Amino acid sequence: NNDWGYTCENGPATWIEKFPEARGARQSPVDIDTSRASSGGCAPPLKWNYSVNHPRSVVNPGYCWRVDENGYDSELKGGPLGNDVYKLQQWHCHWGAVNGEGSEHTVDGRSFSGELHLVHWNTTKYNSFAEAAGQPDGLAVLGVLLMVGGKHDELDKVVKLLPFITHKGDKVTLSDALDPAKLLPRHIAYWTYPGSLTTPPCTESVTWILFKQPVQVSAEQLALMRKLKCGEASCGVEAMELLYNYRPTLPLGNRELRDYGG
Ligand code: BO1
Ligand code: ZN
Repeated sequence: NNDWGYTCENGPATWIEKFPEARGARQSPVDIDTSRASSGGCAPPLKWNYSVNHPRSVVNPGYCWRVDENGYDSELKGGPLGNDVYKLQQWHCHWGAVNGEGSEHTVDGRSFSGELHLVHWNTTKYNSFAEAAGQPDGLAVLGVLLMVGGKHDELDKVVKLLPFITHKGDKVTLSDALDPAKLLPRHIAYWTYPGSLTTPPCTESVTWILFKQPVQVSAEQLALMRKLKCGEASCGVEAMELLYNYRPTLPLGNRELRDYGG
């Protein structure tokens, strides 16, 4: 099909043809050059408040797995977000074909085995996710680096459903209670910089907040992610596996990279 993706034919190098913003100077991900980060000083702490007990959808859109929060209330504020309050829209994951690659952001040139993104939109200034997604201060994404280690119990509530959403367009309901706060690392030190969506349309609307401390997921959990397929089975022909789904890093340029805590 003609959709964007991560193969030679439709991967990141080709996105600029259909999504001109992907050529911009505020693109993500970037390599975090820790020696270049300037201290954020004494900003108010980042604060989150998530709803735990509500039904969520777990979806295979053909380029990741994604959990939709379905409009339930939540709050992210403080840190680099000024006086605005953001709300969790969805969260999803990026991974690699083999362990040791798969994160979108890199730290001093080093890749991790995956990266979780908790995507929030500015409810103080905008009326919908779609409206916010087109504004320079519309979105805030929390990035969590994943490394291979012990099984992640909270994430497993989603990972165990992946065999039921193998194909593009598949969707199941997750009715177990799940606490998005348990997806975040113990230490809340982070880097922040202005960037973009890392997938088309690559809109330059994201305040990135990348936690310094990685969290562990098991090799088995990553292996289940790699079994997702990027298309539908048709006429008995199975679709290709989504072995990896990370965009390579782009130049930070003259953007300010700030460092909070830790
Ligand atoms: S990410 O966290 O930078 N990887 C990211 C990438 C894309 C989206 C959210 C987070 N969302 C996309 C939707 C598209 C929509 C676009 C602009 O936002 O998946 O359907 O067009 O609203
Ligand atoms: Zn993402």
